Amino acid sequence: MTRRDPDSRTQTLERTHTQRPRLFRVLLLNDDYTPMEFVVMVLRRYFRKAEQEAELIMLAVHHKGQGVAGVYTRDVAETKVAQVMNHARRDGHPLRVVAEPEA
Ligand code: TYC
Repeated sequence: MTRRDPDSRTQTLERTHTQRPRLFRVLLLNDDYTPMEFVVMVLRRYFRKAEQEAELIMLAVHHKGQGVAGVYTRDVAETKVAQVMNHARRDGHPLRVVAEPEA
């Protein structure tokens, strides 16, 4: 839409559509020491996965090295990374979790 301010020689172009926020993948990284049950618990508690899906994601990470726990806006992704890392360290596990922008 174009609006003309009668007192000015400038014109403002207004966009009528809304930008979608950039999304971030939260990745779980494999290691040799974090127990499988802990990773499954993390996927259920922090990423709201059902038991079976949590086990599939955990095994995929175990075999392939990394995997996507979930996709979120930046603040949510960073909060989940911090919560999971805190929980893992509190329980003495070396689990690594990172957020990366989508494509
Ligand atoms: N590799 C670990 C084990 O054998 C299990 C594991 C899975 C650890 C996923 C981290 O993100 C991870 N106990």
